[in-house]
Amino acid sequence: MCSYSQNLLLFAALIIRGSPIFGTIIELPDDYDRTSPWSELTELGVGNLTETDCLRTCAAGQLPRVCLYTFVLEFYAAMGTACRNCSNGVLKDCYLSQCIPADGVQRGMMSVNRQLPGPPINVCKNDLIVVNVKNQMAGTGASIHWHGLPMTRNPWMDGVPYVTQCPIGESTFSYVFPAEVAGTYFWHSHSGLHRTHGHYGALVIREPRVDEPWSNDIYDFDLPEHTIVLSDWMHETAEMFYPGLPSRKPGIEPTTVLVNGFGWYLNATTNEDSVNSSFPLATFHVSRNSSYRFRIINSVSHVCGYQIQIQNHNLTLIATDGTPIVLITVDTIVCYPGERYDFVINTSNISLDEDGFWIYITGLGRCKDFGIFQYAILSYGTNNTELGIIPNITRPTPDDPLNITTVLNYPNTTCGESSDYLCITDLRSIGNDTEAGNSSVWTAEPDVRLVVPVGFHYFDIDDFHRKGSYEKYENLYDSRIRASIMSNITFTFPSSPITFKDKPDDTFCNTTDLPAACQNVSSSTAASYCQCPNVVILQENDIVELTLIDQSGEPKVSHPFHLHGYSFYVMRMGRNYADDDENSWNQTSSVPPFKDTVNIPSEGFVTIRFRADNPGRWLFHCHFEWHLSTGMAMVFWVEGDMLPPPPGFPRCGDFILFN
Ligand SMILES: *[C@@H]1O[C@H](CO)[C@@H](O)[C@H](O)[C@H]1NC(C)=O
Ligand SMILES: *[C@@H]1O[C@H](CO)[C@@H](O)[C@H](O)[C@H]1NC(C)=O
Ligand SMILES: *[C@@H]1O[C@H](CO)[C@@H](O)[C@H](O)[C@H]1NC(C)=O
Ligand SMILES: *[C@@H]1O[C@H](CO)[C@@H](O)[C@H](O)[C@H]1NC(C)=O
Ligand SMILES: *[C@@H]1O[C@H](CO)[C@@H](O)[C@H](O)[C@H]1NC(C)=O
Ligand SMILES: *[C@@H]1O[C@H](CO)[C@@H](O)[C@H](O)[C@H]1NC(C)=O
Ligand SMILES: *[C@@H]1O[C@H](CO)[C@@H](O)[C@H](O)[C@H]1NC(C)=O
Ligand SMILES: *[C@@H]1O[C@H](CO)[C@@H](O)[C@H](O)[C@H]1NC(C)=O
Ligand SMILES: *[C@@H]1O[C@H](CO)[C@@H](O)[C@H](O)[C@H]1NC(C)=O
Ligand SMILES: *[C@@H]1O[C@H](CO)[C@@H](O)[C@H](O)[C@H]1NC(C)=O
Ligand SMILES: *[C@@H]1O[C@H](CO)[C@@H](O)[C@H](O)[C@H]1NC(C)=O
Ligand SMILES: *[C@@H]1O[C@H](CO)[C@@H](O)[C@H](O)[C@H]1NC(C)=O
Ligand SMILES: [Cu+2]
Repeated sequence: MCSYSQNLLLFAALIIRGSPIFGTIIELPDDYDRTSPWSELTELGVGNLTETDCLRTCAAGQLPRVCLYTFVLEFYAAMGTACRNCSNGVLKDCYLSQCIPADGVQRGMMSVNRQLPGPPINVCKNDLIVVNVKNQMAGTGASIHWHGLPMTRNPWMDGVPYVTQCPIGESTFSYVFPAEVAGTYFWHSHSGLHRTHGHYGALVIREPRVDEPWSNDIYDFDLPEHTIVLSDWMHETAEMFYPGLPSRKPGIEPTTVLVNGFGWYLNATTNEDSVNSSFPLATFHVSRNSSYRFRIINSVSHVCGYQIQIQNHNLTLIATDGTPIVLITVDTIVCYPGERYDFVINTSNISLDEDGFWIYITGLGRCKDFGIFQYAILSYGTNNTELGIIPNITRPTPDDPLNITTVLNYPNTTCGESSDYLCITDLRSIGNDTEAGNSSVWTAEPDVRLVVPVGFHYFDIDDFHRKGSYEKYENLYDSRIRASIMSNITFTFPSSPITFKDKPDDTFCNTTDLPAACQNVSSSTAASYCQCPNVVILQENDIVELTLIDQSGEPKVSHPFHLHGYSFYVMRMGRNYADDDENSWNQTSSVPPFKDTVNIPSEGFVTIRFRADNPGRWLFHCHFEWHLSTGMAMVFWVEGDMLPPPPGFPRCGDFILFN
């Protein structure tokens, strides 16, 4: 529709939130040096600022800006002192500056700028993003990863400790990188379990409407406040359950799930919330006779997918993981940790009897058993306050849920069998990705074919706790002790970042080059247990085909895998790799979905392809925090010229006086 009303709404949103409207604006020449963007910042006077203003309607012909943010990382409290009387039902106190209400339960956490989620980044394509990360958490090493951004030839800014940088001690680290591609992304910690504690936030890169591949009328509004960040939440700190406690069956589980940091703490047995039902929920304001683009970001840490529905509204999917897709309308989206989905809702023909509808989020798999579900509100109220709109339409519950007619990504879906239960491979990319080089990625014979089984190695308890054994592990409950494996290797991080090495050396390993020590590990359950930095070498521009097979043997758990540095084509997925007929899935006529995170169907497989055209050292891993922490990862070392590191890039490593 008209961008004028969009501007007005944006403007109004800013006034409501009380943010500065005219902050500092720093523009860049269109042809700024993207190969060493940090070199211009001093001249531009960025050094003495803490933030600059970048939120605007992205229009053709605009100059790019420097988008500066300061992230202060702290130990903090949900429902702490900043929340005053929020816990006593004084709703407006829940919105006070620095108050993190979460689900109403007090707990220690880690925050960025005393917000949950942390500060959102909303910029235009080609802007230069600068984030000064100041770690004030005593005794910790921090990092921030910019999930989904390719960091072309610039792994230095990818934010993975011991792969691309040293952990950030109690000091400041400046991330500087261009907003290369438009779409929905997010940022999160890549250190320990810090993401589970609260270190995550939205990162959205917009571009002028004329540059988007869809027809201009598919939505009227694309507003920053229509970003939905999902995260799970516990009432204890995550390390209480790392590695896990023998008496805590069913084991390592979330307590609830939050929407933009808000949620009710619901008891699935009684269906009562244990705080009080006037406690705030995330509220998304819309008006009738219009259409709105929403963006879902799944920042969940535990082993579950989540189902998202909006009462009386269909969801028209338009993009996944930042990449446009051919429109497809569903009523239910299932998304896994690390994934993003953009969808449009149409607000014509919405009953005038209702002033609000329930957005209903349900945990699947094990989280369905745990009774994890949550609400947010889609409000048509004319009352523009964020406070306390409770729809008077019936609230869906686990006993009286919203119906599913058409759903994407449902856990037990058999791909290709039903037009209502859709797989990721039923999606099609659109946009300018039929350039000569790309089309061959999904039609050509790959240069490299990798088949990587993913699963767990279970230890015998007596053997495991022998003297001098310190393998990393998780304890599900009782004496079930295990580590995660890919190609039979538990990934360990080396003691200094892989990016610092000029060439692969014998501190790395992989299936063709296992260290001698691996063969000797005595374990009653398998002879070949191995912990080492699993690094696979790829030549620049190789077409790589990678098949992941879930061998973890847990019917209700499935592993969402995320590749750094790239997006990949999702070629095929299914339940039985051995029986799958390769010839039945040739994709020549249409472009497969292009994503950076994909869920392996439980006990099934997924095949992806990418062209290794981004030299660097890139982590590839399961996006469940406990699985990554116990070794479900590997690294691709892609040969070719990378950008030099910024001057003075910090270094770290072992200090050992003897060898
Ligand atoms: C930043 O510092 C420089 C020199 O120290 C000064 O010239 C400039 O005015 C300062 N800019 C702002 C916005 O304070
Ligand atoms: C909470 O509310 C009570 C009265 O409703 C008031 O006396 C008290 O000062 C408030 N506390 C805070 C921390 O605002
Ligand atoms: C839920 O309610 C049931 C029944 O009152 C109670 O036994 C249980 O402890 C509650 N669960 C939680 C997590 O509060
Ligand atoms: C949603 O889509 C279904 C199937 O296309 C249709 O029958 C239904 O009327 C739609 N609902 C709304 C609210 O648009
Ligand atoms: C729901 O609330 C709206 C606005 O408050 C009211 O006009 C409408 O009658 C209510 N509908 C029902 C079914 O109670
Ligand atoms: C808006 O809603 C709030 C909370 O329900 C209420 O206190 C306030 O009076 C309403 N304002 C208007 C203008 O209706
Ligand atoms: C769900 O489906 C059932 C059976 O088809 C139907 O009776 C019911 O009205 C539907 N509920 C909603 C909320 O559409
Ligand atoms: C998939 O799950 C749904 C809902 O739990 C169930 O109704 C359906 O039978 C399941 N399908 C298969 C093939 O397991
Ligand atoms: C696709 O991209 C290429 C290279 O970036 C450009 O030359 C070409 O014009 C684009 N095609 C379309 C249809 O936009
Ligand atoms: C992994 O280990 C198992 C058990 O030792 C062995 O049977 C299997 O061949 C190994 N797989 C790979 C890919 O090395
Ligand atoms: C395995 O690692 C060794 C040593 O780092 C390396 O020479 C070899 O190319 C690697 N193999 C693969 C398949 O990447
Ligand atoms: C799929 O591709 C293979 C190899 O390129 C070819 O031999 C086979 O005939 C193709 N199958 C179909 C169904 O097109
Ligand atoms: Cu996993």
